[in-house]
Amino acid sequence: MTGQLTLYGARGGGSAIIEALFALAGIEYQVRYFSWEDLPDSELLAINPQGEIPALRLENGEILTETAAIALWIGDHFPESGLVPPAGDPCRNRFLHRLIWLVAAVYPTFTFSDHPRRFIPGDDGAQALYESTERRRQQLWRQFEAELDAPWACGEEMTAVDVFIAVMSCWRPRRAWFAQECPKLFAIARQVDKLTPLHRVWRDNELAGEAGI
Ligand SMILES: N[C@@H](CCC(=O)N[C@@H](CS)C(=O)NCC(=O)O)C(=O)O
Repeated sequence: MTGQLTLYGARGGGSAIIEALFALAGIEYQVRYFSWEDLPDSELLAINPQGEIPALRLENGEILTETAAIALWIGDHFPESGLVPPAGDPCRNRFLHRLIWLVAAVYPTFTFSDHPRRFIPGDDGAQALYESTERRRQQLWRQFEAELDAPWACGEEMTAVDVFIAVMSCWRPRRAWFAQECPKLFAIARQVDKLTPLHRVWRDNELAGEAGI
């Protein structure tokens, strides 16, 4: 594929997952970073009415949002990247399950705890929602940890799900917690950190310190 892809993101956020997948797949793109303080920015709202990053402008002008949708798009258009097991692959079902689970179960805990006042009035309610969603996320990661039975999240080969883990484990409760509480997920993240094409992405996204590279 030729032409320019434009990724709308914010440093260290969900767009870092997409940048990492692009880097591993050798996909060229340009990135427009919004500052976290400006979100939801009016320019972003015009692109994604939900005001969330990542959003991807395809070369035909179409806008694709949602990390999982963009990951699957990469699988469709860059199958040789090996990031998305194709239909019929023995890891395909596990991949689909984990990809959707990450965005449907884990990611929303950030939606609630990053912006609790969007969902509940009053400082006490917001604090309670923050704390309960932070606890819930830790439970979910522990559940995932208990189910891991292979070197990578979906089996013997690395997939996009491992890249999600590497970035999302830099978010609360952060890497030091994973090292202690979820050593298998931590080990996956560390394996991903070692991939040279990601070092620029980690630096651009201010994740290099958290990832220890
Ligand atoms: N389900 C979405 C979640 C995206 C999301 O929550 N993005 C966060 C940053 S990591 C965001 O844009 N937050 C800003 C806001 O909600 O104002 C996805 O998977 O892409």
